[in-house]
Amino acid sequence: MSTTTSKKLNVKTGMDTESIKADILSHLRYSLATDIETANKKEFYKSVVLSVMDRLHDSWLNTQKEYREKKTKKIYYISMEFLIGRLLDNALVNLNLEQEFRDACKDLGYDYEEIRDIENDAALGNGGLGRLAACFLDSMATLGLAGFGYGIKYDYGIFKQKIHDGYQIERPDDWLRFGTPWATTRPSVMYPVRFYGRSVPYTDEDGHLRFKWENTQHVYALANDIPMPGFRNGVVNNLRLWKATSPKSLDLTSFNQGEYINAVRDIELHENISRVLYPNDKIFVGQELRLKQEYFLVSSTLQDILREYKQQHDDLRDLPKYVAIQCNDTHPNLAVPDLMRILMDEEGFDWETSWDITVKTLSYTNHTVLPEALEKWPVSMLRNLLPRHLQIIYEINKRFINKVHEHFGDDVNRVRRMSIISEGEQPSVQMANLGIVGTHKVNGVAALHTDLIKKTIFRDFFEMYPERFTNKTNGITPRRWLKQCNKPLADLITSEIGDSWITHLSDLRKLDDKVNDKKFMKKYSDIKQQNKERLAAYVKENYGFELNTKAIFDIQIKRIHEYKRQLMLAIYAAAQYNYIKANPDAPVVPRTIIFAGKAAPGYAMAKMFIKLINSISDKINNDPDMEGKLQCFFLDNYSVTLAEQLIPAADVSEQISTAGMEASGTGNMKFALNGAVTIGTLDGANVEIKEEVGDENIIIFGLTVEGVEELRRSGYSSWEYYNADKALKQVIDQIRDGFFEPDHPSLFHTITNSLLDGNDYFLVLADYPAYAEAQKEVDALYSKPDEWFKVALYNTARVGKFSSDRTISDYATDIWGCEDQLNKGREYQGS
Ligand code: GPQ
Repeated sequence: MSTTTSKKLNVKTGMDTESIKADILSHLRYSLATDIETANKKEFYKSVVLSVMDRLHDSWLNTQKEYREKKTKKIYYISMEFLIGRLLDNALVNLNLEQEFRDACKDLGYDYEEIRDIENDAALGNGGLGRLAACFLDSMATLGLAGFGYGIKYDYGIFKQKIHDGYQIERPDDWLRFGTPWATTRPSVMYPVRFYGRSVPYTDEDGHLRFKWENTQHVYALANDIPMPGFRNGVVNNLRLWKATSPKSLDLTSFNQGEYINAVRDIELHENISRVLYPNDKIFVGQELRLKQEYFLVSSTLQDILREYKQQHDDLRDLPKYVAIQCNDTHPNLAVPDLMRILMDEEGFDWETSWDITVKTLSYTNHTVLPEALEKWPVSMLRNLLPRHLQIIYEINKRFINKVHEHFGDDVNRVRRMSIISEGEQPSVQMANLGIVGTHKVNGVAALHTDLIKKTIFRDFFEMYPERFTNKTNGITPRRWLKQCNKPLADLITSEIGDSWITHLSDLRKLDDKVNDKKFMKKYSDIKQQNKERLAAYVKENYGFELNTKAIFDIQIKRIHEYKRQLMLAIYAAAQYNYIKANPDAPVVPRTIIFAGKAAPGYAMAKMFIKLINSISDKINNDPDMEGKLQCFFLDNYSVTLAEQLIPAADVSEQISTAGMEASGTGNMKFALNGAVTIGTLDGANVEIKEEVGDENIIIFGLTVEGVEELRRSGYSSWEYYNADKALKQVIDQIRDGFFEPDHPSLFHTITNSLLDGNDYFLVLADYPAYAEAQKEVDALYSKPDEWFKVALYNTARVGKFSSDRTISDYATDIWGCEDQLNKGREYQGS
């Protein structure tokens, strides 16, 4: 027996402060070889987490055991991104041990908050897509679903953003420098992942033509598991992240000195597969290493799923009965040909049987209509890297095209559009088409988005397979996005209506009645003020900048992208500046505009937006005439943890994408839940938020999807809008003429050129006048605090629909076929 095991058996895992203290001390000594006198904060943090882990392990093991014994249908969520953020608060909230750990830390001489802040975010994602995956894991565990996340353990997550002289600088996110106590490496769970080689035909005993994938090279995928606890229900699911390791340890005797060094370098090359998350959001960059990452994830995950399956079941034809696999976007869609390959080449099934199993087991989520985001892997790259898969894809396509002919007759253009392989100079595999053909359900992420994919990018497919398309409006976990990040509000709500809302978010509707309860409303508005002050203290401490907490906190935080139109808010900020300069005595409603977000390192326009926002901010913040009236600030290195501080402090939530371009948005939901008023376009889930909160409780402006189409059809000219709006023209002229950057007056020409000569593809100028009007509505409403907080409360009270618990229940029912697992006696019934 190893020393660790015998030591662990002595660790007490009680739920009281004293036993927690004992365990922290024990971990300091026996896991970290230090003690309370000499340990530093990092070591103390690690002992705290190890003590939390001790309290998860039994439930973790029991949960898996129960799934095995009951042969529960398993749901596998495969995603290249899991933006899970920090885990300590979440684990303690879910275990209901916050107070005990707080007290334990205190008794041992540490402040819990300080210890919590030691944790690096696990930032294994770019934005909404990765955060959605994280919320889904929380909800699956909370609903008691046997749901497992599968991803990659990148050594480097999304880059750290610094701002130098107003420009974004990227730095590596070395989050694992000191390891993470949350992940358990499992040497017993390791699979070879093969690449290259060739597909070799042969005839089997029954005289059938079959194929073998031979002469491959391989790396190993090693499992690292992170526990995913449900909310106070004893369920602990698993997030399995694969790390690439080299195939075999070096056989030293066979190497001479020179080869030895080269061989060690080879290890590096193999391990590079899981080195770094690609920092692109909604832009397909066809790098081979990324394709390797995608196959690495798919191959190791399918091997793991099938190994587990075979331990419990005999017949792979029952796979869809016991397994559902959800592909988060097209990134894992090589699962289609890989599952086909395993079933045919390794398990000996014929094509038809393999196809039936594959389609019924897999499903795919689409997250955008932007054409530049759709993955198209060059056939030449696949032929080299995954020759057998390419061959299978060709066969899938051949059979599919026959069906298209059967269905639509000889419609060459349609066939060309629907083909999985696009021909042309560089033939490529359209991963979305592969996903639609090779799975039983394709879903969009908001009602409007799903309608749009049916009508636009996937129209032909919808006409052929209408029953495959389904909507699953996104959601967010109320545990992290209210209970944890806004404790004062969560406590107030619980004291009024009880705590059932934590797992039944629609119960917040009970707050509707409180709008006329003066005492309650005072508390509600005081909490917002308190959160603003907390944010101001943070900004003061970290940036030396003093936010005006009397002002409207107007916040836009998300990836920087032209379609999200951070530029429109920046123009508004500059226009306000001009107005105040021209009307020094006019009354204004004070505003503090806050931005945060990362730009993809290769996205020059988005990076220029960051510089512009910083230049405008400098102008505003250094002008004494703006004092008490207007501020503008860009916070660097946006992260889940930063969002947790910003969202509770927001008065206004900026959701201003060009209609039709934001698939859903999920920040919009987090803000509304925390009582911010949305200023937004009729895009993504904003449409459904409006339906829920009511037209009077959201400020909608601008072109609709139809309006956008109509305007483009009828011939949009941005110059007309530029000339028609004086305030807008003034700002664009200032940006163009160097007003915000006198030392480099032409710096922003790329921006102004895209707006004017480039005819403003994202319709910033077309929507600006309506936006400025909408901002006036914001001012007017904010000037009547009673009215304002009523609207805010209606937002908190009415966005229950956007709990990811609801989203997951919908997936469970309509896609995964596991509705029987929902709330099976596991439900949290309140404390
Ligand atoms: N989304 Cl395709 C991403 O965050 N990254 C991507 O590469 C793609 C989509 C977002 C999308 O923009 C948001 O509107 C959604 O709310 C989010 O996915 C989750 O569905």
